[in-house]
Amino acid sequence: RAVADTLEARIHAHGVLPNVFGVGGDEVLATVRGLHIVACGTSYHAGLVAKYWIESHARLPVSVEVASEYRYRDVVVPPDTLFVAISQSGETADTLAALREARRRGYRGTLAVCNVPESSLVREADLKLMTRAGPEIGVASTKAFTTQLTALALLTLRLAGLNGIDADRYAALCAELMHLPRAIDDALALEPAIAELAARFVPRQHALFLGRGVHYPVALEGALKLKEISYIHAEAYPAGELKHGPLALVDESMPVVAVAPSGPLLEKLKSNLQEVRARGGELFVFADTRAGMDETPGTGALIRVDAGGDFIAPAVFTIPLQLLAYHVAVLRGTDVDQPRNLAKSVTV
Ligand code: F1P
Repeated sequence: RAVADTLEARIHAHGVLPNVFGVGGDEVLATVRGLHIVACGTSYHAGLVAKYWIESHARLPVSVEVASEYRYRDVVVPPDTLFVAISQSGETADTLAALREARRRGYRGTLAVCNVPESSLVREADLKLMTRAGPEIGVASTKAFTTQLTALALLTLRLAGLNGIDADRYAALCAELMHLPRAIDDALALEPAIAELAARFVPRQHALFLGRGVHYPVALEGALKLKEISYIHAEAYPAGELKHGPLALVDESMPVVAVAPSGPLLEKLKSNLQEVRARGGELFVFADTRAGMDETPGTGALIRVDAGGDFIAPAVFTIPLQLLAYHVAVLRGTDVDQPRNLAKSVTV
């Protein structure tokens, strides 16, 4: 519902994007030759997804950095770079400090992607893009993430439009985005199946998450959710990195969660999964229905996800991974809404 709200408020019925970035937004965006994105935690993962989207569709270079590091670095600012800060709360101390430092460093402009209109981040940035997630009950970000992705997809389309994307391709991306609320509904319907397999994670101490391309940040977010709310140690890797170290950890006691998209990266991923299977690792594969995978991988499980298209797939795949973390946490008896040691907004 929050994703639909984010879209409806932004997109004209015919899929034409209004200027949503505040006064002067388009003038700034039209001259931007690159972006530097900073954020913390879940919001950082949203920034990583945006990098893939903007580079692919708007053909602008994008760098992404954790906000907690940005101000300690001797940054070189390339000409006409837009500084983007992503934050659910708009009060995260590191993100706010990064924005203030960026304003001193002389970017083409600063943009806040945020959920709270009256927050410091929104007040201090030149341009704003509101995510409209509504209030989140839990500390761990869930709909904050999917609405951030939705807002960043809109930013991608705007930048793509301003940078000469082919009209048919633009229309196809808009149509996919309009389908996102429906695709998320379909993903939510996977809940009973996911609740069932969650039991297999309950006794585990560790888990690995794998993704490739734009799904690597989705894997990062899946791992973060699992560790935040169930306290199972979880790490995410780009699947191709498996052989460069993490494979040493894989044995029968290691559940491996993989996001399997359709398209050219699938074959590569399948060979990575084969490496896990050969070492007895239990595989839980979330596969795009279009990928044509129909075999349950070894001892684990195959969950088919109708991703609704390559553009929106990262937002759709996020849902089953959030549900997995939620059900594992419930079964382990942890406090899903108030995980230990975490605060909704880290203001120090
Ligand atoms: C950033 C963040 C959240 C995380 C937790 C701590 O918050 O890392 O992603 O779930 O609540 O803070 P924000 O800058 O997006 O408000």
